[in-house]
Amino acid sequence: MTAVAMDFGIDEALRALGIKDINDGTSTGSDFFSTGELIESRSPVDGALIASVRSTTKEDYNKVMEKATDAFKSWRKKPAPQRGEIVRQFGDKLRELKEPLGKLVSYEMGKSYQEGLGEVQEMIDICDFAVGLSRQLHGLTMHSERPGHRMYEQYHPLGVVGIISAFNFPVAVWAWNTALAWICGDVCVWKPSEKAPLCGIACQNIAASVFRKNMLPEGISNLINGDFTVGEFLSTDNRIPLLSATGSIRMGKIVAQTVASRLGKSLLELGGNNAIIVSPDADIKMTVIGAVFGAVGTAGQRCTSTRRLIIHSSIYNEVKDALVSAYKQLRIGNPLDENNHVGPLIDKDAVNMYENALTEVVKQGGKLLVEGGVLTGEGYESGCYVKPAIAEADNSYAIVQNETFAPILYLLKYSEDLEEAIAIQNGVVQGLSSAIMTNNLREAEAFLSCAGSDCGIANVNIGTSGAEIGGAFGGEKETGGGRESGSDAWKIYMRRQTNTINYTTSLPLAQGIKFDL
Ligand code: UN1
Repeated sequence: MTAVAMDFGIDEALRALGIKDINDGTSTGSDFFSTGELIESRSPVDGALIASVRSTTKEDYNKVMEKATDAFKSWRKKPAPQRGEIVRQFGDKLRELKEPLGKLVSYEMGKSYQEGLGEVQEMIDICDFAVGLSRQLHGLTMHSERPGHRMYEQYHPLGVVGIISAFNFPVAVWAWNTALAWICGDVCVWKPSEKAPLCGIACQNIAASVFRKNMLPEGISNLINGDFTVGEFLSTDNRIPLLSATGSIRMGKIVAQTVASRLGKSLLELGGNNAIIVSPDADIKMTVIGAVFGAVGTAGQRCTSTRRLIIHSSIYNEVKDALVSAYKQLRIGNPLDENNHVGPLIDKDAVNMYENALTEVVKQGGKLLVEGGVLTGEGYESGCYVKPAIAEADNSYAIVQNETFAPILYLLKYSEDLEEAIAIQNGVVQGLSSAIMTNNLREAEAFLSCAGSDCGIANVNIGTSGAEIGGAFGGEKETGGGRESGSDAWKIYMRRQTNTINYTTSLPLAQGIKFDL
């Protein structure tokens, strides 16, 4: 065990989550029986091998699907509020295990421990939300045009829901999907990122313990492991009516086409290129806090990370100077050490992409204001630690148009009115999150109007990241159009049925059609 793992109690955390003895590829979790190649999980924190897990073969997958399909038959018949009760217990278990799970998230993918805990809190919150929702899966009633008829709609479970999640929110995004899917009467098959497989096993163990305790079938929650080839098992499978996928735009386009070709439904949460407009009426202090957390939180690896600041020329220098001096205060290092603000990137590929983006922005005409660079030496042995960077750039640069999953913030200037700033904000292919910093009511409302931000999320005087679970989460354009977690996002996990009942002794046809025999 490494010094970091020892000092921060990683061993105890793994044990508490039931994933201590899986180095031989066999999990202690009851639902995990994959037999394929070993996938190594290495911590970006210190480069240590935490454990290896088996990937799922096609044969394993078919067994999982049989189990899931079977479990669905009984789970769907359990009244929704009783399904809610199971989700309530799952949320309680998460409360109990919040610290070890938060620690594992931090150690396996590198976000700060505080953010790891925050992620588990999102899981708890969505469980609470789902419990209430389990008594509110409402349909409408309609007035029939025919006398003595009643017409209404009801929502039924869909079946086996597939979930593909990304490394950056290795537990919460699964919980958003699965907690809602469960109360809706669906069962789930989850493929977590192959970069954070232990988070998957930990969650699966927690879920399995709750189902076991309630003498419910194991197949309500299922885990499969591997790379995109395992993802393809889900996208090509007719037995999966809905596939929820979080990841890159490239991946999302493939998933969308594959699922659409069999007329399945997909729920996509893909890349963002999120901007904050900083108007002449912005509170500069709030702007700096929002922008810095948005850009460097999770080392810039949130879908909602702030990538662009669109600053009015009248306050450009003031904001720029405040940001540069705030960046000097940032402490980069072991994310389990609560003195640090920024942890490592997920792996060396991500570091390469970060370095490439910095080279590109200069090549394309930009100027680095905070240089960045890869950190080496004591504490940085994993090779995944980088310095957050700021570059002056233009929205037209190809590199600015792209989402680089790293702490790089582009400063863009506007000199005319808000319309110009909104055009820049909307001038990218992605449409996830956006914000404006202003104390001017007219500007704030214009930004939120139909001619304002084109994103799924638009905030005023808040940064672009850190959305609450109560709202629907997702974005437009190449972000994929999906909505997860709050509001009425539950509807995608169910099928709607319209029912018309005739309680008379005659059979009148709709639209007044006469058909006498
Ligand atoms: C993601 O990055 O995929 O809004 C999810 C946020 C978090 C979720 C981000 N609640 O930043």
